[in-house]
Amino acid sequence: MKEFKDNYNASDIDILDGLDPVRKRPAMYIGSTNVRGLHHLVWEIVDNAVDEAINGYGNSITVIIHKDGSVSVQDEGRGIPVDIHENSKKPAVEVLFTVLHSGGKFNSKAYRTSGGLHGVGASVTNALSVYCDVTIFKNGLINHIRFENGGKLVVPLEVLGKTKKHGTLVRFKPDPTIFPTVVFNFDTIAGKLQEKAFLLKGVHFLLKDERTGIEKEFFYERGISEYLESLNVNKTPLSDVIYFESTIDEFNIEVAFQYCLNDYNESIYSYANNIRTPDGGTHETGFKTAITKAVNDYAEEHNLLRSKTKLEGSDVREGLTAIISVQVPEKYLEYEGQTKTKLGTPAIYNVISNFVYSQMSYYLTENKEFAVNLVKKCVDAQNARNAARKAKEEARGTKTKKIDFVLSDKLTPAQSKDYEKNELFIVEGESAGGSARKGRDRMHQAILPLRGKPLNTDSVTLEKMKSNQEFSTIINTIGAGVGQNFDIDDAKYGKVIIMTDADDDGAHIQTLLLTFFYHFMRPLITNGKLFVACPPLYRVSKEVNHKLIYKYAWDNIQLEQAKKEIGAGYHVSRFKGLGEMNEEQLWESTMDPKTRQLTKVAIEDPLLAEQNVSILMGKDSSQRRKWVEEHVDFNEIDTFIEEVK
Ligand code: 28F
Repeated sequence: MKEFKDNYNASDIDILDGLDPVRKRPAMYIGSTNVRGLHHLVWEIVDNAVDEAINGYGNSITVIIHKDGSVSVQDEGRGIPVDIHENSKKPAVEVLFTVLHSGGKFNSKAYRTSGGLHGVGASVTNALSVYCDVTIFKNGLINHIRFENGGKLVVPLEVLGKTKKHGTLVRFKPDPTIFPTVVFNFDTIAGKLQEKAFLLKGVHFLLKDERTGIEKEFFYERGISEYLESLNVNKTPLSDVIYFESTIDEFNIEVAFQYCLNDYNESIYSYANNIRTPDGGTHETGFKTAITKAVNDYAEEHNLLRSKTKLEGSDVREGLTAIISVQVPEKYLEYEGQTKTKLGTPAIYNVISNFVYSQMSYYLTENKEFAVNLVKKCVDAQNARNAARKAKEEARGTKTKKIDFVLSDKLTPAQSKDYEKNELFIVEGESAGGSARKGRDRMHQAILPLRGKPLNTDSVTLEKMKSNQEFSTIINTIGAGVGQNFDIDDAKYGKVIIMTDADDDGAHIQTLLLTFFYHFMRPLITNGKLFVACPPLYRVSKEVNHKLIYKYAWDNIQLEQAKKEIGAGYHVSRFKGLGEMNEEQLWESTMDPKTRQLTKVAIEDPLLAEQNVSILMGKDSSQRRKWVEEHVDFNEIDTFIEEVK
């Protein structure tokens, strides 16, 4: 029987002073300690520099990846305050880097908390670094302060000399005892800085990599309009980029949007204080309401709706790509839910919807040809939606044998009818399909083995795609339609999981499937229902008194850890494919919700997603070659091949 202590006293309360809580549970502050968590250290510092620029101080931000594994970020703002902070009797900069959550209460600027991983302030970066060196060019002086070993002050604030410059320079080196990998990724940082540059028109962003000598600059005079043009580079737009901007009641509002032909996805990317709000919020709903109302009013006024029934929001948003960027003063900043990925500020809804409605109505009146084409496109969408609804109702009536037949010979169904809890595994190849079928949870897991490589569906028509046996089976299995008729509420699974071999073929099949879902079932991704299974690469095992002990490893770092844990006399098996695992290994390492690792598919960097699909999967091989030459470092691959040999 567990002994329960009831005489807790002060000595039991573990006083974690300063930054210890961050070092004890880093994942609580940066989401994880994998390579994504590592890069959050950079985002914290970059966001502080961006905040200073957005307030109009300084218009260039430089990031350098140094050879020693450190990163420095420099802005040309006012410089972090160095005066003594009243109640702590310490310089403001020392408080900013050593007190948790000082970013919020402490500074009057917008307190960023989107995604729950931002806005914890520079103190978290300091806590998880072996050193954090801050130089502040302010009041004509070079002020310097340095922290080491998880944020401990080692050089109190000092003056190094005189300067004419102003701004802040922060250089930090992540702690290898916290992060399994401390290698920064140039493209990851470049992607984030490019996004910031789009959002901050007129601000220069420069990224230098001292390890390779590669440099990249991002600077956009027209800001989110250029962002939109980049997103739609491979599409056929119905008009120029439509851009509205205004400052109303202390809110700064910018929207840029464009309609494209042969694209029935709606791609809306919204930001609050230059931080992505992936789950939207009041700014996004305000925008959507306004556009729907403006188009309906225009259509009625000009008698363009024969059917006299109003266009629905989804009809009006088909083929729409939009970027919404709002600046919200900290005192009004509210988020919905815990993860803070959804803006809650109520006032923004009316401000945006009134503003966008009046601007859009004016734009339609001034651009008659575009307006008529747009309404026609919306009416086509409305007709397609009604036709699909009618077909669905008829289908419900008569159980069509064809669909059941197609399903029965490939799909191993889940027994439960609890669609939200059920999971569909799309598995590469028959042998893995067999192990998955035997090893699965029969109640909630369905298995759909794929034969061979699916079609590349980038820039193919819906008809051509549906004629492909593999995809028509997937469409019928998920049961929510496809393309413009896809209705996420009809999906028969709460999770769709792509499970392919951890080799090149598997990776290719994975990208082909992701391309399909991105083009023809985009809501599956934006509603967080599409996942990629992560089968282990190794299993380290050993017999101990006739009992097998073992540990799975997903990369070489975990392999070394597993070898240490299993101890001398271990045996390593390398899984070249899913088919090499028996059903219980596949179950416990890759399918069991209690022990598996799933990667949720999300459109984190919209431009990167669009580029990956349209350039890497697209027909234009010259664009693909250019991308590969720019992004793939072949000598790095050679060394990798050397190592593996
Ligand atoms: C490379 C990272 O962190 N830049 C920053 C400032 C400027 C101010 C500030 C920051 C506001 C009131 C606390 C200066 N002068 N780059 C950066 N630049 N923080 S962080 O103020 C912090 C709070 O006190 C600043 C006047 N107001 C604000």
